[in-house]
Amino acid sequence: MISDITSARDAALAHIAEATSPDDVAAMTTRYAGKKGELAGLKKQLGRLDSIDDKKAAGAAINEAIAAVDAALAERRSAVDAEALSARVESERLDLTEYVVKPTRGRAHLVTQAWERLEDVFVGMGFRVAEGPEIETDWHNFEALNMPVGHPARGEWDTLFVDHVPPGGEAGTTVLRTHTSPVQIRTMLTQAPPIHIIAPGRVFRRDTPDATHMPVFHQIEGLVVDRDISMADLAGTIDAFTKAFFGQAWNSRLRPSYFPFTEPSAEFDIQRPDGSWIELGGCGMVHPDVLIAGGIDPEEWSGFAFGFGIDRMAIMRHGVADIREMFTDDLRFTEQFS
Ligand code: FA5
Repeated sequence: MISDITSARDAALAHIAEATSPDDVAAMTTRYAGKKGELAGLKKQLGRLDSIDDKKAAGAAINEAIAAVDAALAERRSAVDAEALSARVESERLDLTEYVVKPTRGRAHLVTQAWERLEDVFVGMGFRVAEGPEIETDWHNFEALNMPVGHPARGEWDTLFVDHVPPGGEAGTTVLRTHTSPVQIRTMLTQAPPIHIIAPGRVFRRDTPDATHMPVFHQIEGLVVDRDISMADLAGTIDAFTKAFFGQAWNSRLRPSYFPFTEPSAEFDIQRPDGSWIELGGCGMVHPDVLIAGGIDPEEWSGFAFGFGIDRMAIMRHGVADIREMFTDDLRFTEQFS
């Protein structure tokens, strides 16, 4: 009897060890464990044994076998449950990783960078930023700046006229502004002195594009109107700006020149640390007729003005050989500057 119990237990344990799924374990539990299981069935045969001692020994062996089988079933159940769970988790796994193309970083255009830096430097020196329209009247663009109709200086600015006729105006008197100087007039007409403004903006000329010219480009105008303003104030302002914008090792100089709206007039150059000079723009003392056109009494007030090309400045600062490069929208070019 004992050997029957032992072999039934061993067979059950060997079978249980092969269970690979919760269903297998459930079927084996029914088969081997519980009151109706195979081992419990052996108990019924205890009655056939004659001696009490044999019955006790066999009963104890059956109970041990049942306990061993129960333990094996419990151990197997938790193993297959864990396997089933991890198989389910694996099958339901969502791949949330995403293939991300490295985004290209946008950058401000070289002209915008120069424009913003110019504003920063001049605002730091006490100037305010003023604006004017890109479509101007002939009067603001030329006449009020001491260039009446027929003035030879008008020919220097290859003007683009537009069809628009302003109310009460004449045909052919509306232009795309050829410089930012009309903002001087608009500011003087709307503000009482003292005036300290800069006016960056877009301007238009019928210029053929080449390495240093574009038909659409950008200028920055400066205007100071105050009491007892002299050429020394102009020179000092230009030099302070040059050092603040380019660096302490840079210098500036004024060279006599001519503009109808300033008297005296000058071109201003800046000197690189290597000693070479480059021309930046025009400047001078505001002509009394311009102050009068702006509603300001030249007996009481005087002023200086300057204007230069932002695009030219950007190419100088970055050593770009051709101004047109900045407007090709070629990323290989743009990516070199940040
Ligand atoms: C003027 O436009 C004057 N209004 C400047 C001025 C203001 C003088 C106040 C006195 C007082 P000019 O035409 O030289 O001046 O132009 C000034 C600057 O604009 C030039 O030095 C140059 O840097 C830039 N510039 C002129 N034409 C072009 C162009 N086609 N493309 C790019 N930059 C240009």
